[in-house]
Amino acid sequence: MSQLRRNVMLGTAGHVDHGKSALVKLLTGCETDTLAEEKQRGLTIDLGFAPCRLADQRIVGIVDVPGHVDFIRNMVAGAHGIDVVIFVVAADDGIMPQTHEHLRILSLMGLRHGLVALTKIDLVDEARRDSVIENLRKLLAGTFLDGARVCPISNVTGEGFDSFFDSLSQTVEACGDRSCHGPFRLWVEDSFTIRGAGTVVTGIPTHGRVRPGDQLHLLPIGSFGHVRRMQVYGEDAAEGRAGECLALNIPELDHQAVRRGMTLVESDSIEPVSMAQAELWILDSVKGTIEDYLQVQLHVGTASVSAHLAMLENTAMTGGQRQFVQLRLATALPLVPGERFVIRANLPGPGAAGLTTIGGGQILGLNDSRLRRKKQWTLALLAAQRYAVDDPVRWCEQIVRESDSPATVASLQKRCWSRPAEISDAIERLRVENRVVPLSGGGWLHRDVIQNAAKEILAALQTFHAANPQRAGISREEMLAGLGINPGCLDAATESLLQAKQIERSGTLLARPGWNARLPDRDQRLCEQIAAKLKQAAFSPPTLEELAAALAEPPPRIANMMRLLAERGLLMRLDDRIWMHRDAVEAGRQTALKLFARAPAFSTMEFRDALGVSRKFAVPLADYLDKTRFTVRSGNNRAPGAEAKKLLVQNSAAPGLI
Ligand SMILES: Nc1nc2c(ncn2[C@@H]2O[C@H](COP(=O)(O)OP(=O)(O)OP(=O)(O)O)[C@@H](O)[C@H]2O)c(=O)[nH]1
Ligand SMILES: [Mg+2]
Repeated sequence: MSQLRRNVMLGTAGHVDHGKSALVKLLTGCETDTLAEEKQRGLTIDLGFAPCRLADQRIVGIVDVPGHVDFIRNMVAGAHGIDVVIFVVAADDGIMPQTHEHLRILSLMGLRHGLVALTKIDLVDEARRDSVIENLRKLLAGTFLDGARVCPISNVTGEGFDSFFDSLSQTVEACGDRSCHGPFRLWVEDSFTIRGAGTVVTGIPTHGRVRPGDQLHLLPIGSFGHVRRMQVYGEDAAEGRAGECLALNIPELDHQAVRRGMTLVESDSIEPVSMAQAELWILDSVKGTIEDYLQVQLHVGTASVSAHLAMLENTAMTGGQRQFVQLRLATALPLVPGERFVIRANLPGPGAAGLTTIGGGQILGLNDSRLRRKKQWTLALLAAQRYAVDDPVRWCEQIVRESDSPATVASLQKRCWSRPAEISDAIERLRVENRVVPLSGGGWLHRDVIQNAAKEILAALQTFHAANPQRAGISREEMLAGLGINPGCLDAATESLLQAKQIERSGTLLARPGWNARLPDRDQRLCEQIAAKLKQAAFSPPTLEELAAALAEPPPRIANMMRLLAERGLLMRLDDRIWMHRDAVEAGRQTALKLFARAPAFSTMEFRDALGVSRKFAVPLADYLDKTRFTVRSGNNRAPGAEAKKLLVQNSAAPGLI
């Protein structure tokens, strides 16, 4: 069955009584006005669903919406799931108020495909028909229905049906299948219970796929249950996809608790938020001024909640304007970036009559803290989000860019509303484009974040050199503490600066290229004396106190100089008491290599004898070689570590060096 289905959703729209439900009946054979009140009043109150077979025999879904102004809320709930609209205008009435309002709502919802059914042509003459078509062309100019096919039809006589059907099939053909990106998510349209089967939840998924057996969470309640059976377009199915009419039998859910406006999601990682950033568009038709913090009715998915518009740019808006706002919701909703919404409000003024559609927009960021107006940083972030939000790869890039700490598949999954494999694919594309950089410790950073960190490092280094002319450079730990950036980010930025030769490594320190620490002459002399004494003492170096006594200097001064020498890489600190000259440590490494040339491991005693010193010095040196991973200790024996192994291979390739 699923090969015969297309996950494209059709929907009707148009003024009350213009023949939407009659056209659906003609097209599908289905009566969508099923409520007793609908039958009695002869008008649609709530959404109706029907499967529709197209010219290529494939089946798509169709949602029939009410046209009456009192039920706009239901119309918007239906419109959120539509890909292709059948825009219905009766030839006798012509363009009416909800013809305008529905067109605006569909435009705000981001709809891109549709055609016009000019109904009731049996009631008008040719001249009237032509004049309505002319008016329609003017109305649709500049909208997504500009240039759309206009199909004259009578639902009573059937005149024009064949041509309408062909046009509809072609319009659906031109609209690609809905993407099934991301984890499953569905705005609940309705819920009821069937004797023997239990709760059934219906709706049109916005994302993903679902299969019998899947566990789904009901938000905002947080309860969950498993799908036992499912129907797509009224028939049993093994899979349901985004853009199809689903009826899911989930016996574990209490049908009394399930309401329109809730969501069913595959993952429990999404949390309802009571604030969301968005780009808001005010309709051209709005007269007067929209003040900051206006209370509006927000329609998103099948939900409709009260909200305030906290404007982030200017304190007022007029018709036709756009700006970034923060929606402050009276009821938290589990929103997803990219989602479209419509706002309706009761604007004061002459002729004001209840709620009217005044605008709409697109959800960008989600958070639960209030944002302040005119903050450049916030506005720049929102502009970047708006640019990225409709493309999953660009959005993934944006989320990585927003993060100072390395992003992982797990951390991106929630904010990108994507499956792990989709994240991995997006990251791979971004890596190839050199937009994200993998870190040795795992995760990815955006190139911009690394570049910004590099700029901060260069500035910090400049400041450090100016304040510490006697120091050979700054250590990684000092840089980390000073900048407060993520260690992985610091290392990646340092690496890029080293490669670009914008900084140098001197021992364990980072310095500007060509940086020469300027020591006062006295200190310089003392350093040289200390270095000379330690070099001479080789494997049996004097202690700090012994040096202080020998050089007739106070121990703290000696300690300072030894720290400077260590930073320059001239001395190594083996433990609390023992400092050894670089040459002695190197000689110790060579000694270890000689021992490894004879046997796969050596004992402490063998090392001590080879060095020709007491245990007091041999043990700390051996420990230092372990610490620097030159050797690997196991009990009393040491085997070659990674670096020693490398050297042993090189040496065996060039015999005679040791
Ligand atoms: N003569 C004529 N009557 C029509 C035509 N289409 C619909 N009607 C009649 O118009 C009335 C309203 O039709 P519906 O299909 O219920 O209109 P609707 O657009 O679904 O109305 P709402 O859902 O309430 O907005 C019904 O009495 C239909 O029989 C048509 O093409 N010609
Ligand atoms: Mg109807």
